[in-house]
Amino acid sequence: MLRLYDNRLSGNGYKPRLLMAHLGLTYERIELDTMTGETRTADFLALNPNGRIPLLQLGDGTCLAESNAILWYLAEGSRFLPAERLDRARTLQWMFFEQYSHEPNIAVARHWIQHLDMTDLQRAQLPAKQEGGHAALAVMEQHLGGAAWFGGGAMTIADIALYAYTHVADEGGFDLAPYPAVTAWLAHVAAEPGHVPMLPAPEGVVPISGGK
Ligand SMILES: N[C@@H](CCC(=O)N[C@@H](CS)C(=O)NCC(=O)O)C(=O)O
Repeated sequence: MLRLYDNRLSGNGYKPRLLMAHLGLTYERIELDTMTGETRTADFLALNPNGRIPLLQLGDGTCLAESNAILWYLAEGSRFLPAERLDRARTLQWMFFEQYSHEPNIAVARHWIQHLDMTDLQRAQLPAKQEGGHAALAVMEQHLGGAAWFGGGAMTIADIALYAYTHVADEGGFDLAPYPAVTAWLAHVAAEPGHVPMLPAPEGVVPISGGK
């Protein structure tokens, strides 16, 4: 059985959760608290030397890290990974964009803002994160002015990768009102049959106490 090492508040963890829901895959979910060092124990570092979730463990024990690599692996042979060469490359193009221009700004701003004890350094760097996040949202808005999806003519793992932190961008202080095409695309992703929401915070826990 597939096993996903995960954190319920993590958008990176939500990506494989959302894809596996669409694919009807069952898996065991292991919750790790990213704020108390559970991703840095010797046992977990033996599975992922990079000390981060999400981590997918296959039935034979093999481990695969990096959310977008996990999406690619799971989506192979499904409608979420296009067959046509250019569409596959476009799917990768947006997944690299997500990791370089989007997630480091939007997910990190969300993490810092929701994280009550922001350091002075983080407070000083927040405007740059928000500027970078808005630049990424503007690129998405421009793309969606001429296309319904990111990786081709239908929803792909590029849409899942970008949806994960865009749909909670408000938690990072991003107002999506100036991005009507992005807002409409978010609604289209959420309306796809098989869609599941991000996991809610556990009872009595302040939202976003860990993970990003
Ligand atoms: N590029 C990685 C980022 C993974 C990542 O940053 N994971 C965070 C939670 S979202 C984590 O595990 N942090 C715990 C730590 O750094 O110890 C991916 O896309 O999977």
